[in-house]
Amino acid sequence: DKNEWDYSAQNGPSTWMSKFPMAAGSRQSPVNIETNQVESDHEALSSKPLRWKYPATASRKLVNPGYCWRMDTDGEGTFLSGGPLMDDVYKLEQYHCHWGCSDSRGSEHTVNGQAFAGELHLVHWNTSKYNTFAEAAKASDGLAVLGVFLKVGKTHMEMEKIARLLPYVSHKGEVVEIREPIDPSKFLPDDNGYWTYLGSLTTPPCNESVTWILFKKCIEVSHHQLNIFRNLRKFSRGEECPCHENHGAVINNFRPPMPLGNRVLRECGS
Ligand code: SG7
Ligand code: ZN
Repeated sequence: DKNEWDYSAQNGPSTWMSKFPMAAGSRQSPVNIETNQVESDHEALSSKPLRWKYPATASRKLVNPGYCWRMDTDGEGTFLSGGPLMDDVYKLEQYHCHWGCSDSRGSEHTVNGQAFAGELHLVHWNTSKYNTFAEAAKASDGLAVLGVFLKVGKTHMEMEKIARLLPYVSHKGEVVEIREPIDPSKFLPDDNGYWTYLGSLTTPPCNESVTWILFKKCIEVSHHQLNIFRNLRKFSRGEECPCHENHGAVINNFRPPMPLGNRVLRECGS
């Protein structure tokens, strides 16, 4: 199957470029953020503050695609604009998460070489310029992803709503409809400071279409909540468990940092 990619030694990130040539491009994500090489760009970025709006009813369906958990959203009424996005208006398409096998790794982006326990991604598309998510995903200014680092600490109450539903999508291909509101804005830290750069999707086909906006401040989730993520399975119900490999658990679903090359990392706020 041409679309068979994963995070294993055989089909993992170092092999993606053979089936997905874009993965070998010069604008790939994630990257390591060297904080002393970041350009403060207060004038250009803070002249238009980053602004967002998400109705609590935006979260619609929780999915296990076999390599993460993903919340598909109803973009209606959602809004992201400002900062590096200038006046273009983006809508929320979905949000999902990356994590490790232990709490010492799991994020895709790193800061001064340090990984975090996880990284939440809110994926948006540019509705000012494009008609569909698919069309936007092919354009250099088509997508915007808000990234939030997860560190281990206290139980996150909004994340708890997702954690409680994950056992219903334990196997690949399973979907559960959301009945109680889950508010995406509750996953964003209370401080607005961010780093931004131009990059790509971190999974095949690795389209170079993403304006990345990474919050400097982490949010906390509990060790137990991360363990619930680690209980998701990569295979379908009824399929045989590949018991040799961590019982087919979805873990270490992160791509390692790619070269920044001649790209500029900018920052706004502290
Ligand atoms: C996750 O990250 C999924 C993908 C997503 C990919 O693997 O959420 O989405 C689907 C539909 O499964 O790919 C096109 C897309 O959004 C890459 O997104 S990311 O760069 O933010 N990590
Ligand atoms: Zn992601």
